[in-house]
Amino acid sequence: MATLFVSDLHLCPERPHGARLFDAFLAGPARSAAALYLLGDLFEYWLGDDDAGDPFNAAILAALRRLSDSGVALHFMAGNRDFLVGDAFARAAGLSLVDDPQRIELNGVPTLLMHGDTLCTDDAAYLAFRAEVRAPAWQRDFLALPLAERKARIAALRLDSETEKAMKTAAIMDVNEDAVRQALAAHGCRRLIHGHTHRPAHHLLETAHGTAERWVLPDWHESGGYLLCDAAGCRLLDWPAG
Ligand code: LP5
Ligand code: MN
Repeated sequence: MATLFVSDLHLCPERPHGARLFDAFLAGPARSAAALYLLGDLFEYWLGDDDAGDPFNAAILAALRRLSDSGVALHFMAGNRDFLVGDAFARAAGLSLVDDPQRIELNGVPTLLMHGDTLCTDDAAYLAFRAEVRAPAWQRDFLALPLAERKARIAALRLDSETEKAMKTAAIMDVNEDAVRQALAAHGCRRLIHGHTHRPAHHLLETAHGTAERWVLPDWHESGGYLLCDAAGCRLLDWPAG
């Protein structure tokens, strides 16, 4: 049985095509998998679980629930866009929330799962921002704001983020290979799966413990894609199948 991995779908009502692709994926290839890992940025942004009743969000939750009810083990790791997903979301979707990083045994191979943002250690401005918004006290205060106010603040932040990104080089916004080596060594793994950079690839890298592999998941902006791992190994596949 296969385990599937996706990330960076950035689902939002403004891009209904993405939600349709994901729906078809959940009703299609995901149904015959043993497990599906959502490795961050499933949503363009998540305001808080009290926004789960929004019709767009409710439809996605229902589709996730149909998959988990069918017996597929569903796991969610937060990305930099949807780290406010919480226990109420997890219960409604029938999924388990997993930490970043998460080490799993994948067909006998110790494998490290991450969203990928913490590997971008050259992006100091982002990491400072991340530390601030991941603090429990900050999140409590933010979640106490009315939904409309949260939405307005996120819209302002998105503009700031785009302005800042325009001043950063592509290299700064990619993973740092030393950070990759450190993460693999810290968890005793020689296989890493992550998203965030939107640069799908299969990289091989030399480490002190031998050759390691790094799978980078694609985004779902034009069309989608996923990583399938089974006893034969891992491969990146297009969705819709191409
Ligand atoms: O998202 P992406 O891929 O375009 O860019 C990311 C980094 N940007 C972000 C910000 C998100 O896009 C904004 C949406 C998040 C919604 C979460 C909801 C809760 C938060 C609400 C806060 C009000 O993650 C970008 C990276 C890029 O990836 C590549 O790795 O470079 O990082 C930035 O651009 C961040 C800036 O460098 C620093 C932040 C400047 C804004 C300062 C405003 C302070 C806000 C106060 C918060 C405590
Ligand atoms: Mn991301």
